[in-house]
Parts: sequence; C-alpha cells; structure tokens
Amino acid sequence: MVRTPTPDDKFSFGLWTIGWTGTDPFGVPSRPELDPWEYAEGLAELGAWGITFHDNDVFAFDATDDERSARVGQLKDAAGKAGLVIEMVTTNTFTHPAFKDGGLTSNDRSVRRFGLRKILRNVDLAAELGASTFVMWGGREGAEYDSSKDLYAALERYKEGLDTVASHIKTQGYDLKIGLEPKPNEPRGDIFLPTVGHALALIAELEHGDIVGLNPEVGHEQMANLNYTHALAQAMFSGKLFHIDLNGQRGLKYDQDLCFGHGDLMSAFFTVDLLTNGFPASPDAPRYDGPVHFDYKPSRTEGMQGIWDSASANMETWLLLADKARAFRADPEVQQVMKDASIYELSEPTLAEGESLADFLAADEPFDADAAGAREYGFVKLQQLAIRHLIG
Ligand SMILES: [Mn+2]
Repeated sequence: MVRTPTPDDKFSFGLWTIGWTGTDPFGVPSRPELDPWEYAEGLAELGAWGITFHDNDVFAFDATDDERSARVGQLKDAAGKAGLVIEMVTTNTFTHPAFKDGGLTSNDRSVRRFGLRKILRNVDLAAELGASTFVMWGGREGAEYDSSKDLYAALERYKEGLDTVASHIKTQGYDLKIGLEPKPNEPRGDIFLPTVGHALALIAELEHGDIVGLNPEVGHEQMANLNYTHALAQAMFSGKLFHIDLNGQRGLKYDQDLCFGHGDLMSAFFTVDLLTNGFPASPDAPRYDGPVHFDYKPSRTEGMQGIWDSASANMETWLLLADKARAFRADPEVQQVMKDASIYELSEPTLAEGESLADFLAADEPFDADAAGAREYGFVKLQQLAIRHLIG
C-alpha cells in the first residue's frame, strides 16, 4: 500500500461489491454472506469514507415494514459508529422476476406502477439517510428482440419515470440528485441508455433534467468499446458528472467488474489524471469533487480474505495513479512537450474576440497547408512520457 487511505480520499464502496458471494450464471456462491453492517465495518477499518447500497442489499424484497426499519436502523448505527457516510442509495429493479421486462419500461403497466412505487419509497429512504446521490441503473430496461417493444413508447415511459422521481425529490425538498448509469447490454440483450451520450440526450428531454445527471461506470463504457475518460469529460462538459463507478474491464466481453486498474491500466491512469488534475488547458472547466466510488466484484476465485485484499487494491491503485498523474503534469519536460503539441492552443477560441463572420471570411491570412501537414505534434513522445511516469 502506497499509504493508508483516509476519509479525506472519499473512497466509497457499494455493499453489493464486497458482498458479492460469487454467484454467477454457471455456479453457486463460492463465499458465505455476511450481514451488511459487517461489510460496512470492514470497509471502515480499511480507510473507506463512504458506503452505498441498493434497498435489497439491506432488507429482503418481501421484508415487512418492521423488518425493513430494523435492518436499515442497524446499518445506520453501524455506519455512524464507524464514521462512514451513506453517500448514495439505489433501488433494485432487476433481481425479482417481476422485473424481467423492466421496472420503468415494462410492457406490463402494473409492473411499472409497482416499480415506480418501489423507487419512490427508496428515494425517501435515501433522503432520510442523508445520501446526496440517488443512482438509477436500469439494468432490465431493454429488450432481447426488436419485435417485443414499441421503442418510442419505451423512451416515453423512461422519461415519465425519471421525471416523476425527480419531481418527487423537488416537491419533498430533498437535497438529492439522480445519477443515471448507462450500460450497453447484460442482463438485457440491449439496454436502453447504452452509453453516457444516450443518457445525456434523454436528460435533455426531461422536464426536471436539472437534477438528473450521470454515474458512468468504467466497464460499462468499455463494454461498448468506448473511452471511459472521454465519457467522463463529456458528462463534465454538460455539468452532469454527479457520481462515478470505478472498476476494471478487459475488452468486449461480459461485465467483468475487475478491480480498478486491473483492466486497461493506461485508461485508468488518464481517468485518474482527469479526475485529479482536471482538464490541462481549461482551468475554468468543471471539476469532479464527488466520492471516489468503486463498483467492482472480488473475483469468484477469492475467499473471505480476498474480499478485503481486493477492496484495498482498488484504493491503492487510485492512490498510486493519483501520485503519478500529479507528477506527470508537474514534470517540466511533460509541460514543454504539451506546449510543443499545441495542447494549450486548443483552449483558444478559433474566432478572435469580436471577430465577425464577414471579417473572418475576408481576412487575408496566410496558411501553409503543406507545412501544417508536415508539422510534428509529438503525441507519441508525450504518451511515452506518461508510460515513463506510470511504470518507469
Ligand atoms: Mn455500477
């Protein structure tokens, strides 16, 4: 460990991450299940700052009101004693077979009415526990067959559901924002809002979209063959990066949920660089200062010790990469190569201040296309300097 994590690092974990018992489509659990407060206590000992959970990570789908409040109370007490913040709460609208065709977009209206009530009730719980983000991962919102859905109606119902939840948050005066979590597939063949870009487009159509943003996950973007750091950047550009889910993924395959950095390390380096250092040539651009939240799974091969080792691995990798990213940007050689690569020039507007389109078109401005085509950018040199900082 580079250093012991402290609450100032704002490391946070889903209880379902370390709580995953290794059940997969081919095998039964490979580890026993602890109570949620036991996982919370273990995380606090490792230096975590916060925890997050789905309703049914804490109490059963069919729990009575008494069981529900007893178990939530026990978790709240444990978190309070351990000094943990419950920073995000989310709703499970994917495990029970009732949700097999979705929670907000099921063809069956009675399922949608049940799903929406389950979500709204959990928004009240999130507010009661002091959470600042309410994540909505629509894992079952999707289809296997294009014959099975009116896709226009599905998007209308998704919009209706999100606006209803956002409106409830406003009406109740809760200090809570919604974070949508895109994913291209798994468990559905095709999930609605497959990428950050799709989610941003739907948010723009909402009546209450001002409190709806993104919770992008590393593996989910990479499963769509997309660049996670670019996804974060675009969410930040729109002022919509409300929360993050860090983990690792290697290429186009099932959702691996590896430890952060155990997939594409170079990509993880630049993710940490963006979140730690901001945009290099845009000092006034939005910065992310929310929780450093991990949504990974301790691999099924690991025993009980492996749960804690892997939780620590996530935090250690973040701290290592953050140190290296800071050193990379502070390196005078890196700064010179960035300057030579015209990286700072990109933040200069293309038109001059006050320049009219007529003046611009009429300007007799020399431009040597051949020289521009022949110039060096030095991007490879810069990337190699990053490698040197990363593994040198
Ligand atoms: Mn996630």
